[in-house]
Amino acid sequence: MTAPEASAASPTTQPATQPGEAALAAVFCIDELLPADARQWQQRARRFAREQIAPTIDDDAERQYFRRELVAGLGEAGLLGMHLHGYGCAGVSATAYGAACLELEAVDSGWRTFVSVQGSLAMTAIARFGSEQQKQAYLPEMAAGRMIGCFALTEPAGGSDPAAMTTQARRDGDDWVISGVKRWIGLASVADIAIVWAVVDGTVRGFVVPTDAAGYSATPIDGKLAMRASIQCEVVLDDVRVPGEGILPLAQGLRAPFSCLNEARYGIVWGAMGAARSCLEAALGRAREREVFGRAIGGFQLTQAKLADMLVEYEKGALLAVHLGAMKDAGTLTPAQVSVGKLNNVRQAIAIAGLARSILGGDGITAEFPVMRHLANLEAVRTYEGTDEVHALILGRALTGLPAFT
Ligand code: TGC
Repeated sequence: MTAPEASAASPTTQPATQPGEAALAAVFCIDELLPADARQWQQRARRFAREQIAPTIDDDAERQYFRRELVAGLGEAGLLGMHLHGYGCAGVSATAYGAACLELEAVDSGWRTFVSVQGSLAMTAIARFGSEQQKQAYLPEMAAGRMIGCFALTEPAGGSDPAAMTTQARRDGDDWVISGVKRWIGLASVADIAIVWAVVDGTVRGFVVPTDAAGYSATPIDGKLAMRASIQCEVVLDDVRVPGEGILPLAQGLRAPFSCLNEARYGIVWGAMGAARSCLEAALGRAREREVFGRAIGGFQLTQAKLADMLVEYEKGALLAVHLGAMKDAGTLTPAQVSVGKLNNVRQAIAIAGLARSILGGDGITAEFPVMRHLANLEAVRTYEGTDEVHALILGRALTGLPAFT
């Protein structure tokens, strides 16, 4: 467990506050529940998010612009693959990683998504299932933000059932040749490498595919009303040739990509509460300033009831994240327990964002406040890494022992 080293941006200095932040902290301060190392990493991520991402996020979302120039800074701050050990990665606790996800998503889900795709998915696939040569070639570059990775699992026919995968890989001499189509692949058009999951003789295997390989193309999906400062793509693999050593030797079957999904889902448990906190802070700040009928709307009972409901669900979600983080650090966290967190925290973050929107009135639908951007982003977060329905069924199976997927 490594605390961030002192740097020009000292982790002990508190970043600037948001409207409503002090009032919220006075009632519930999650920061004080975190171990010292996690608090330091949280402060570091908060500073990066507020100083580097927040100033341009509304404009980036409006223009559908992924600010790639921030990636190197995320690497310098140690936030890429931060939960992995060695190969230039920070090797922090799961709780510290979660706290960083919370702070990034408090500004925008797109940047927590970037950190998830890079660290929890692409880098974790290489760290867990790659050869020593692959780890040395890719992990230090990805940790530093000099190389971007994506994770190509989902296919156009539906993301909930990866077992129905149609992408195939076949041997041709010493090489692998991969053909298929993937969809909703984050960052695929700016990635340097793609972790591609494909069927080989009936078994799902993973491959490291350089994105400049002939036959690889990634087209950003246009017309998105969520995750607008991020990129999601359709990826076509048209007889893409990969050298024999491009296969991830230890990845055999769907258990491999699913174990990476567990990591990303865990980050969402925390991240969703960041978006929720941002919405709660915006509503709280507004409730104390905006006057109707001659007094601040925060003085009306109906507004206070909404704020109380938001606070209660935020506290419960944050406490759940801390609890799951402690279990992950103890090595006892199960996939079903991650599903509890993903299902609850995204669902409740959406409810909190909706109540915040109502407190902001008409202004709540404008870019003057982050709430509508969070609300739209959270609808995407609700869908990826397992929909509400998938997580409900995972829990139903855990409770009854009876799978209801088919
Ligand atoms: P089944 O196909 O029978 O299981 C296959 C094997 O996988 C194991 N397994 C897991 N292992 C680790 N962690 C998990 N969470 C696991 N879930 C399943 C399972 O034990 C089995 O192992 P083995 O050794 O016996 O072969 O699958 P299942 O019946 O267990 O699961 C069904 C279901 C519906 C739960 C599963 O298919 C599922 O989770 N579906 C949702 C998939 C999903 O989350 N898709 C989203 C993809 S990623 C994304 O949205 C975009 S990536 C981010 C970006 O690019 O922005």
